[in-house]
Amino acid sequence: MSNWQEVDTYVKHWIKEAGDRIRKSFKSQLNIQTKSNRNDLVTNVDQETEQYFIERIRNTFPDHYILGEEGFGDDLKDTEGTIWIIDPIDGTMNFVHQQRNFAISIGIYHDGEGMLGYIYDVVHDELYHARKGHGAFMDDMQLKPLEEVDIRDSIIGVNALWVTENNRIDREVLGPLVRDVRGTRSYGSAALEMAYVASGRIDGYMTMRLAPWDFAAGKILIEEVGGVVTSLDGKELNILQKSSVFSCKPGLHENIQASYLKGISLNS
Ligand code: 2AM
Ligand code: CA
Repeated sequence: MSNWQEVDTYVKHWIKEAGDRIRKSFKSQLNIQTKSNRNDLVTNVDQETEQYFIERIRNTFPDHYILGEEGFGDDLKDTEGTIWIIDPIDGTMNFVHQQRNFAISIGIYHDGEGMLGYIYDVVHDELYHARKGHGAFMDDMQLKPLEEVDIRDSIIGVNALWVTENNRIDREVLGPLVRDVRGTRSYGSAALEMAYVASGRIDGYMTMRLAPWDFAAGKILIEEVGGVVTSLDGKELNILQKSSVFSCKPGLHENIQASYLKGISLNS
């Protein structure tokens, strides 16, 4: 078993240096390509950042495994051992179009259990971090335990796409919730939205399809402050599989499920 304090020191150092490189890249020409469709973007900076982490992890922790969005890590069959789940840039569309609202996301799991979580808002130089059992922080400020909130007083992160005709969820399901809450927000980076749930800036965040690197770190952060993270139909997330994600303050999670999400069916 690793010395988590030691791992934590390395991650924080590497994440800041990687962030520095990303900020410097704003001055140079990006090489932008598409992956599965014309809105699924990847740049040379995504790829170089993932390789930056992998090189260092392999040298420093040769017995750890890596799952990275850009595919430079390992091909994992199970959750045994220590696994780094890395999204070098979460919110690539924002990175390309806005040069803000994106994050580096790293979740470190041991035998399937979340041990360390990091979400680095590169442009604001704000690092959200948590170590299981040792609290969650934004930089040096400890994040408070999340408190219950009434649905009508809550702000929920949700993309407008899910209340239009789409192939994952019946467009009628989320309309009543969107109408009843105080407000909705959509930031375009799942990791940042989960960091906002952990820090109480929004009360919940839901989306129909994320990959493990989008939610691995956020799950650790939110659970460390007493929030709940499941799939939209209330199931535990598998950290090696794509899934819908429903993350909320305690109490709000149960109330939204009971009032709006009973018996929903999702298309995978
Ligand atoms: P990315 O920028 O790392 O690809 C945007 O709504 C959020 O969802 C971002 O966090 C984005 O991560 C993620 N995302 C976009 N398309 C996705 C897909 N097809 N599967 C899983 N996650 C996706
Ligand atoms: Ca990404």
